[in-house]
Amino acid sequence: MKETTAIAHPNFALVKYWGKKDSKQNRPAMSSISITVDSMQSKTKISKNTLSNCHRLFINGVEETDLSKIFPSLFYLSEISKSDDYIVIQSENNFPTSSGLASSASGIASFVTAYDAHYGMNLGISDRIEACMLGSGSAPRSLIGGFVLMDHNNNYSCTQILQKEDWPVDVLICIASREAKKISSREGMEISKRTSPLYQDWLGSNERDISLALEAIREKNMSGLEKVTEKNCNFMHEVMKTSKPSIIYMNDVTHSCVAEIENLRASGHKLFYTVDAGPQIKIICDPKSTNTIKDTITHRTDVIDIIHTRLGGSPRIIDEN
Ligand code: 2P0
Repeated sequence: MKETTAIAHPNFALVKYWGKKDSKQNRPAMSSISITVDSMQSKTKISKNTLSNCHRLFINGVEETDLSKIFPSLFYLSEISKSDDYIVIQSENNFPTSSGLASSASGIASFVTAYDAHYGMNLGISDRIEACMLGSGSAPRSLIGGFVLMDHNNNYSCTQILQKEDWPVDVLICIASREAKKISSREGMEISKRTSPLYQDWLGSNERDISLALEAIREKNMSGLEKVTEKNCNFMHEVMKTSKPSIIYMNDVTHSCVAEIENLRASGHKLFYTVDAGPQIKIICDPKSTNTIKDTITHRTDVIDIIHTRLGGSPRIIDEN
């Protein structure tokens, strides 16, 4: 039986998306800039379901009963492919799922890539962006490697700012908890949009943060990118915190990592951090400082693990028969 497998990598936002313009079409209310990472990956296999008349989704070997996140992408794709197949989707992540490590972005991007190849669709980038965005607002960014801009003023176009080879920074993902988050990003974004008194200011700050980050990335200016990335991250967490109910994703381990990052910076190392909808800290650093940073964080905080990776590339098909 024909099976098609694709791999896609997660991406982490430096300028973040938190809030939707339109929850039906799942359209972000702002632009974002991200890095796609290597070594962490979602691997998704597609095949026809020949045993029953339903779509089936397995994540890390366990069947999901809730297909609501993947259905909009699947319907969009099947309208174009004209296929009425019921399919089996088997997706595996080599990193913790639903804990602020962008598993939905890489999961959806690998699904869209596998489906496109399975049905020989040869979709253009705008259809792949649309199919990804219907599943997860951050997923289109995983279609592209290196530093990526997703521009909400230009129909959510996703473009590469720099290739991974252009600025080979290291990325350290410090695992502060392996628990799945209690409030999903989707739910959290809706609460913040409705209730945070800072939400309008947050929207208003997006354009300036995007242009500052673009400039810093194009100039490969680590301290410029540090300032805008950390400011943007902390503003997003303030928006979350001032929501009602208050949404708090950081934990004590996150805060102790931030303190160590500041100490390392004070002693001359080039690094900065970002934190998403979970307690994990992502450190972007000059590879010369990687070993010192790993040692310091390991010995002086309660992190469970550190994943050392680099910038990654776009999705790829690994097996088609
Ligand atoms: C981001 N996050 O820009 C932000 C920063 C988390 C914090 O996009 O509802 O899985 O599927 O569009 O994309 C995570 O949310 O949410 C996210 P949906 P998604 O990376």
